[in-house]
Amino acid sequence: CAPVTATAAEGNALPRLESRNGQHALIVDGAPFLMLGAQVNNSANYPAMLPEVWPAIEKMHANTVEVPVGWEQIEPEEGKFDFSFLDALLPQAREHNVRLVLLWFGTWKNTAPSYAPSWVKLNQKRFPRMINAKGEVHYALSPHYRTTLEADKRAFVKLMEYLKKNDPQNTVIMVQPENEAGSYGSVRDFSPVAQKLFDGPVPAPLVKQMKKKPGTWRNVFGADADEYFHAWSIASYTSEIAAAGKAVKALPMYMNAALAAASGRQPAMTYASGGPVHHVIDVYKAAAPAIDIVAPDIYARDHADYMAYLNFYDRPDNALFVPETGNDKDFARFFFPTVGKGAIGFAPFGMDYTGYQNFPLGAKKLDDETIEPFARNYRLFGPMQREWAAWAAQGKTWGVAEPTDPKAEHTQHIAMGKYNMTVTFGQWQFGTDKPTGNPQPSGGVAVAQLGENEFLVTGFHSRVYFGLAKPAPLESMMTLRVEEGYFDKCKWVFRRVWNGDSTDYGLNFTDREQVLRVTLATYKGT
Ligand code: N0T
Repeated sequence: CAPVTATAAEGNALPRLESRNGQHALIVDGAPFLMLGAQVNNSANYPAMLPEVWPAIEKMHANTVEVPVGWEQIEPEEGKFDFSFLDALLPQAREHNVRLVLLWFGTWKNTAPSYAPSWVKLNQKRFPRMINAKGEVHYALSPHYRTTLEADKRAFVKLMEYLKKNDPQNTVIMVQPENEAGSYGSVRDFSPVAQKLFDGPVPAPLVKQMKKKPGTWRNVFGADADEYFHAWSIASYTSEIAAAGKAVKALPMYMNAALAAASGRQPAMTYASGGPVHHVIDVYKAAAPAIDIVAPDIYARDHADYMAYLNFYDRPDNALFVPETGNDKDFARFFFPTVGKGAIGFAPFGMDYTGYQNFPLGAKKLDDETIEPFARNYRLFGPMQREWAAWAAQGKTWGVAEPTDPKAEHTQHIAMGKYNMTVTFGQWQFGTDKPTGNPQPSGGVAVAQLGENEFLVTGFHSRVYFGLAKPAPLESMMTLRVEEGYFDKCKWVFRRVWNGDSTDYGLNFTDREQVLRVTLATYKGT
């Protein structure tokens, strides 16, 4: 257990990702850390905008802010670097007691070179764009030219050198090289340089990862060959840049994905082909050893799709992290299954007052009413984020969000070994009326196992029943004690015991921020 803000002395230990038995933790200042995050809008990356950022961050109670750094802004002229934005950002983040994740908008920003400096954008000879299948010039920079890779790498290394020199306390805890890499409208690069590679052998690490026999891309991967090739090219390009940055300062690094459809396979032309979409995670694992994790930007409003994305990216070889999600009210409940699966962080996008709204992906406006459901999640978890991250690293956490599919009957189930949990949405606190769902989908529950018969459970707008997974003959379960309290400086502080009406019909969570410690027991009839 440790505070959010580090002192320069504590900061000597670099943030790192730790994995054990297929579970993960982001270690910050020597202890597991849960990023209660917020991402700012794309053009909030100038000192003049920061006064319009911090009030929203404060209102949210975020402990981590994800902020872009554009290649064009740090290297407007080739070889001349300008870090005035970071000079402003780092001290202000420290004053606001938040950590930072920097987003490197370099070769690819939502696949395009929009954030590359003009000397890159205007030099098609030195920094060639891709060629599509028809032989036309595509908008995206090709991943197959050393000149482009070296130029991006040089700037990225300068950024990491800046952090090495100016951030001994590790206010910056993670870095995202590139942003939603890939290409829309062309499955891969068809330039002669690319085609030659495509007609050659699949690199050995990928053959091994995919448990295939060696051969050309088409022979080994058939219909998937074009996209896998593109994913390999982009992943290895970005990994080389990340590795060079880590050689300066070894912060954890991840890439984010503009997602493909959660079910079925949409044509690769219609999403960011070559980016870390769920069906190429294995390609990224083989191609990008310097990329610690790949992470989904989840703007799906559908409950089943959202859960599917969380499951795709929650793997023994990939820590779950949601670096972007919609900032509309209905998304706030997805915080619960995300942290329940042991994610290292969660961050709604567009959390500032600079006046941009990415509706229909997120909310139409960012007023107090929009922020509040996110803020209360963070107020609830803030005091125990260190404990939660530690339980999650042991695989002892679960969570659910209110479903919208009628077949789910406003109910979710959690299996926890000996015990299980049923969570319902839209019941009165007293009695056994049928769950009808909340007027707006807003319910969520997260639970952590603290001991064989002891659980910490919290949530909003829901009812929780514990049960026995496999009762022995005549065996029953009882709730022995339900304590409400909170964590303060790593210690549990008791407020009261829940009993009587408060426990007779399950444990009912409302809009109150309440954390319960539940002790269960069993007894046997004779
Ligand atoms: C995200 C954000 C920002 C419904 C969108 C999502 C951010 C980038 N892109 O506001 O641009 O920098 O990472 C793209 C999602 C496209 C899905 C469209 C179908």
